[in-house]
Amino acid sequence: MQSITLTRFLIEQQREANALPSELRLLIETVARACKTISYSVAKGALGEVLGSLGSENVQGEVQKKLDVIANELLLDANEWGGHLAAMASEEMETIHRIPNRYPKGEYLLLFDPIDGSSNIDVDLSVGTIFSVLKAPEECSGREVTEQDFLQSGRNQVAAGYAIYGPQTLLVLTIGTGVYEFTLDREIGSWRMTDGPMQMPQGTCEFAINMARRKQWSTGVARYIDERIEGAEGPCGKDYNMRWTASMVADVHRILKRGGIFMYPADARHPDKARLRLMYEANPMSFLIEQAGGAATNGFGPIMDVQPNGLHQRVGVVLGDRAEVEIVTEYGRETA
Ligand code: FDP
Repeated sequence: MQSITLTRFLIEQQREANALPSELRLLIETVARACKTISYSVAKGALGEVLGSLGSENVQGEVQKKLDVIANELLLDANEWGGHLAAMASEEMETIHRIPNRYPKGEYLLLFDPIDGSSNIDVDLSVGTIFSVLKAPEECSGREVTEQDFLQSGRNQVAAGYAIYGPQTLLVLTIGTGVYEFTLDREIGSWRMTDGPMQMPQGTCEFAINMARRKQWSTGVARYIDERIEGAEGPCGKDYNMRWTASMVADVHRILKRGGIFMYPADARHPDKARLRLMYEANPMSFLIEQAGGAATNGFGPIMDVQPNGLHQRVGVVLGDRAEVEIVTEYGRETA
């Protein structure tokens, strides 16, 4: 298949769309390079002694897998010295990582979930890396970046994407000019465009939700799912299918490619409790889904309008097919 490389795509975006400052281009290339290295580690599996847990916990109180830590270090090391960043934040680290004084600094902030879906690593299912790029606020030039500087709504993202380490290794990216997919050509080690600009199919009758969490659902979410399970005999008048990989990257990628809806709602009994993180998962995925013609809400309003109050804030997530997201969100508003 003849296709352009990620580097050429980014240079063309810079020239033609005038949408991409060169610092941001180089930053995206660095993240993509780190994802390539992570993909080689993931693929080595037991042979590379990268499977299993470390016995330590991350800031969220979750047991860290070896690959969580390896991927986190790879992303930090790759991005520290390039001169494009003011600081980084990771799901695996309690607080922000400032660029050390020995390296040049830039104006961007990089956030990432080094290995998303890590409970799937040891059973050889797809996992991924999710990233989001913000600009450091102007007022922080000349002083140290703080955690507060990261607390910007998803609308401020200048780039977002994920790498998925599955049967193929893919990089899916947006810089706000559509969504593009690149496949890693392992033989020559480069990312080649294989899809884009991507528009997610609408009208697909497929939902993704962890049914075992039903006790935690709001009446709106339960109503939405019950109506779909009733199928052709119920109010929807058609049959629905269900898929749940339990790896957000894999579930969202399926939805981008063939449509449907993904939901990880907040716990209705404890409204402050949700599973997915706003800054590392919900915001970047929402940016991609909106750019591909879908919608993303926290069950009540657009995720990207949420004003963050903490680096590791969690949020309910409903994303994918525009009409389906609207129905869940409407049911949520009615019963709020
Ligand atoms: P994981 O904890 O394995 O990293 O990031 C959270 C996440 O995976 C998502 O990728 C995934 O959608 C979800 O958790 C799976 O949650 P359940 O175990 O509740 O299904």
